[in-house]
Amino acid sequence: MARILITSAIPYINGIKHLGNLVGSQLPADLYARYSRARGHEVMFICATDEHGTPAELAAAKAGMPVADYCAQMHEVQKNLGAGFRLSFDHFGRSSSQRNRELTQHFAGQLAEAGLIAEVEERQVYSNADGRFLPDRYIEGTCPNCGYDRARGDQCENCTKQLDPTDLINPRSAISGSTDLEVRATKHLYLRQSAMRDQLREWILSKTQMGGNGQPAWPVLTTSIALKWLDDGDGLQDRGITRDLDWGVPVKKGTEDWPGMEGKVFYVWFDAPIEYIAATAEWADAGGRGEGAWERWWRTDKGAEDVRYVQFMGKDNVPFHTLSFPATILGSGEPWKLVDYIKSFNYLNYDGGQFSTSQGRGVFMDQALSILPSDYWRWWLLSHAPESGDSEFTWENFQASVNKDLADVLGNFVSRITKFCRSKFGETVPEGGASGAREAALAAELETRVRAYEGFMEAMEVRKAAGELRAIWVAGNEYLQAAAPWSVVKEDPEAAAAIVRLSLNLVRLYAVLSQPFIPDAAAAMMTAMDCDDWSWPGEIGAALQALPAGHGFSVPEVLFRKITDEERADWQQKFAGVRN
Ligand code: B3M
Ligand code: ZN
Repeated sequence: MARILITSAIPYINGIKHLGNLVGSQLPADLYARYSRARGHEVMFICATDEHGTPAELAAAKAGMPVADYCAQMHEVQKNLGAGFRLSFDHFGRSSSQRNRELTQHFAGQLAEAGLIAEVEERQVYSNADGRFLPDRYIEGTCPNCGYDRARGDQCENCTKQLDPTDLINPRSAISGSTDLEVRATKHLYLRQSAMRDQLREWILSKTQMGGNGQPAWPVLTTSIALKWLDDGDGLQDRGITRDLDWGVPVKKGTEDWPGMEGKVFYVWFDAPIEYIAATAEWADAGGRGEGAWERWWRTDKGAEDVRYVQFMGKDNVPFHTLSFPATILGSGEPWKLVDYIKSFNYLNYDGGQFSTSQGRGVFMDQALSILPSDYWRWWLLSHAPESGDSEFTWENFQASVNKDLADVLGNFVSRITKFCRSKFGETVPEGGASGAREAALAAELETRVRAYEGFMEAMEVRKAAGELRAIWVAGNEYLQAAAPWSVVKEDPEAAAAIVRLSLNLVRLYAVLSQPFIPDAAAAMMTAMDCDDWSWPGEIGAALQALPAGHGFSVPEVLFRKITDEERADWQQKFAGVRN
């Protein structure tokens, strides 16, 4: 038994996430957390809402609400949607928590003490009409690179070039539209990541190969992005970690004021990853568990040295997790737990284009749950996870996968065997008969496949794991079709009983194996088998005898229904337009 710390990138507070966001971090993290628990490991699974920065302030302004109220409300919305998708977080925290405020200020103090923070006098755009500085997204203008006229102060959405607000041509305030702007001097803190370049490079290079005690190499997607940022162009840039905003963690050096930094807050990307730690502390607080309970996950001097820490995220978040956050952790000079493995994802596209939060294009988490239960989405998303490249959601593909994998293969197997048994033997596992060559062959196939499934799950090869699970379902279906107890029963009821007994045991085995992907259906299968033995299968022959002759069961409700062509066309139409 191992101890596994799992974090998912924490979603921005500024609205409901779409399915592309979900499959890029929270959902695969949940798959891994569920699997790890099923294998008997001690798991701490953490997520939170990312509540600071200009996205939060702008979304609150748009909603006409005070930003603190907006965040509190949206946190509840996102938390409930996570529960709706059965995301099994141990804690879903808030980056605006007191814990995060204190930890963020603490890290800044440590970094300052280590000489890793520079105070830089810089020139920033000030809006006379708004009476404030305009950082990042508060300013819009024409991109100097491509000429796009709605480029934001931090990045041009059109050509993706990273910008400084002072780079924009014809700049205007995103708040008031005012062009009465001037450049004023203001002081900011910079994290001297460049001073840690060699240390970071060495660390990342060590992850490109298999490490000691069997630690796998990181996915190429992760290491290639990290190395590109380390070495491209001018190399690793020092990062401004403060902003002239009201909403955020006030800049302090530990518990002390920071002269010259009054009224400023830390940049959202400085405090967001620290929330992984803070959310674990929030978890401890919520259960009255004390400091040691969270420190044993995060402090290598307090028990975390044998923790395996795995992070899940979309590829756009990789630079912050491979460079900036490790710079914070390492630079603190304190024994904090560093990540052991980063699983990153490409993008999921939507029906010939991109999912877009700003344009409301695609299916969002609340909409998805309003049309079908979470298992349908979980299965499709995970079995099509954008691992080796971007992948695409289409309604045709969704309908085909659900109808085939879930309804025709798994659902049909469960329904067929339970109904057949009820009609011939009653709602009890029948006795008599013995297994033969066909059963031995099935057990041998399952033995191989289940071990392969474990390998893929451990390696977080999500698509391959889904493919293996599907093959495990298919094997049972094909076995039942070939064994044909409905024919055999006429000549040899005892032989039919043996087939049925094995098949009912397959239902239980499928519940155990499928639970990380489709937890609700798995629970329904287990309940129908009147069983709560969720133990992971060792030797398959033994696992297929868990339900003995005489054990009662019931026929479950339809596990998965099919999606009709009309529904598909209807949803395609409904979600093509713009969400308001
Ligand atoms: N909130 C970006 C995102 O939701 C950002 C992740 C923070 S992880 C510490 O994709
Ligand atoms: Zn541009």
